[in-house]
Amino acid sequence: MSQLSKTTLMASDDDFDDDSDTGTIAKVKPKTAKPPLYKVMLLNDDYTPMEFVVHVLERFFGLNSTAAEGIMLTVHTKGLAVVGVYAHEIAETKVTQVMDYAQRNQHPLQCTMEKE
Ligand code: TYC
Repeated sequence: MSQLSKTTLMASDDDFDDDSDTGTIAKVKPKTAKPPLYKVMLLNDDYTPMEFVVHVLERFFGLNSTAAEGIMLTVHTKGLAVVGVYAHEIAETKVTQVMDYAQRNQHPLQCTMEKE
């Protein structure tokens, strides 16, 4: 294993490791990697009532009525909108909750997720 690889594995929180023998300074990747984020999106359709979409946005995404109405209208006019950005498991839970709730209420509303 090269000295640089060992240095990388053994790095502390510092961004730089100073090798005083050689006078070189190697940049070291921080070991606390951020988890990937996922956009959760609502898709437009011709049948789901506007009030139902507003209710979904309030209930599952914690939006107030003004923000929920605005996002609902964005989906209605543009075809889709991002309604939140989450870590993978949370995004999956939101999608499942919305899809189940729409199905239980017999609306064709679609909710999807995609890596940011
Ligand atoms: N287009 C729907 C209607 O006119 C409203 C709607 C908005 C549906 C957003 C889905 O994600 C949606 N009733």
